[in-house]
Amino acid sequence: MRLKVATYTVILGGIILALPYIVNAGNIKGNVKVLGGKGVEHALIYIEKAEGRSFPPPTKNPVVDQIRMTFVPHVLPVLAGSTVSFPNSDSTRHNVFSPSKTKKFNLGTYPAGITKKVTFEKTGVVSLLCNVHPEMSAFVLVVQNPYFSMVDKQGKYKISDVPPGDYTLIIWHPKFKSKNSKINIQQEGSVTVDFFLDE
Ligand SMILES: [Cu+2]
Repeated sequence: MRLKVATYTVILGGIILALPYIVNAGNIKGNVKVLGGKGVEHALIYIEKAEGRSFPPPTKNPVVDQIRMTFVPHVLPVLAGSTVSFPNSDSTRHNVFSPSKTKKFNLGTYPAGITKKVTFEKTGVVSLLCNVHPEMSAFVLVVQNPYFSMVDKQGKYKISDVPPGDYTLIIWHPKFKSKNSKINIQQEGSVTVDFFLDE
């Protein structure tokens, strides 16, 4: 395995320096389309497993808010071990529960200004529901590694600084069947993977 050396420039006290560094990560990017053309921003792209590595959960809790009778965001990807905060920002009372195998819980019904928390240890899909408002739904996607990205409204995504290796890249969407693609990440550069979700 040969490491490539690149340079970056910094300006220090008015002097321009070219410093060598080892490039040892690649990027994944691409375009996503969904059948019917709407809701592409609810797609999550993630690497299924980065073998032999473990990743500490974030020190700052990811958040699923309840605001205007909606869970925000609709899809929240988190690293396994993360604790998610569930504030209630509405004037009405909400309840948050999940019947999912990955993490079954029920936070009960609680008013505005209260924040409850859940820790997600296992990887997988966790559907969120509110038993006061049956139209409310959302998803927490618990993943093994930090190499994930939500797709934006234009259908674009980018995952940066992925260590070299062979991986399975997965796309998940609440309304479509998941797809995957085998990828190889080199020590630098980008891999482009496009997806079309149609069933
Ligand atoms: Cu509710």
